[in-house]
Amino acid sequence: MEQTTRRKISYSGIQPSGVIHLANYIGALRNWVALQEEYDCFYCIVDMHAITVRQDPRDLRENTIAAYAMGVACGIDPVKSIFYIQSHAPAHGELAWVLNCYTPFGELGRMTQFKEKSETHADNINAGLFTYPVLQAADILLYDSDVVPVGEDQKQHLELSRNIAVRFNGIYGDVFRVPEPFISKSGARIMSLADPAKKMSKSDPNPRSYISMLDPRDTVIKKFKSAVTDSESEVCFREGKDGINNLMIIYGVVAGKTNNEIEREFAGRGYGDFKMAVGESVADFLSPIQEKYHGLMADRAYIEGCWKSGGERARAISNRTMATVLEKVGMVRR
Ligand code: AQP
Repeated sequence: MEQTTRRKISYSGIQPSGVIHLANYIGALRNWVALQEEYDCFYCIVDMHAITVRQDPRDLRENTIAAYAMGVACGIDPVKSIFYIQSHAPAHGELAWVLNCYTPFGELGRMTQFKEKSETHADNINAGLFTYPVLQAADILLYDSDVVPVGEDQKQHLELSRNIAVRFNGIYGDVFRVPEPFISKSGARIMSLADPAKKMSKSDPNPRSYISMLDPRDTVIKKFKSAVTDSESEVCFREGKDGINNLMIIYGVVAGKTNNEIEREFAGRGYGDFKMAVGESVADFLSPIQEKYHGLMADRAYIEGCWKSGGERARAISNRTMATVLEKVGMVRR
């Protein structure tokens, strides 16, 4: 009976490791928002993931609050969805420990994010960085999630979460639902504006490489004007034109246009006009989100009420799953 009436569950998280950027929005947040129509949604600011890389405590706290407000400004409904801060639901850490004991070392060693972050943070290759995907599996599995809307870069971690769930279920029966990734066909991998061979990333030391959701209009336009493209002049989506392809994907999302429409619009007009149009469209798109964000940041009592209530709801559900898991593995009931 419960099976037929149950609404499917969408789960995802974002790190407060810096300012949220346009690629986080295009690759993840806009899908989080859209899925609220059909799914019961759990969305989370994953502060415990963020400390796998050294964070200044004051910045981390501010970035966590800013990321939460940005989520609401982008359209996450904190009443309809359970939107919370990861460290407010301690079962995440608890389940991660249990799942660590069911995750082979070799599987974690194959994770490309670990390899990449070990290179960029060579002075701090800690055990948390290595077991990051296990904490991510715990996040997802605690809430009986069906789908996990993420960018392409998280596909490998999702596969690992599925393996962990299947392995655990194989030993203890059907404890966890095995989640599916939800990766949109377009915009799942937005590239750096300074180097279209690299993904746009909030920890990139070059601020010209990404568009922060809070960049002022002039900065947005300037960054697109200086975006690295190629030495041709034709605006068309084609293999080998990584910079232009990236700008076309971004423009397509913010202006709601197909590649064919974009190609027709800029036929014979060159890259200068195109970059200007992308910059202006992105600035127009960001403007109402920024206004909403600043309003939320000025109303601290409201935003704090939202994350506290989200935390309570997340704790109630995750503690129930955790109790089942502890029972299954043989812990004495508290
Ligand atoms: N370049 C991207 N294109 C599309 N989607 C992206 N995402 C991240 N970068 C891109 C998606 O955004 C969601 C939240 O990401 P995150 O902050 O939790 O982790 P991340 O992938 O580590 O993001 P960054 O910006 O690259 O952060 P840093 O620099 O701290 O490592 C995820 O769904 C992700 O797929």
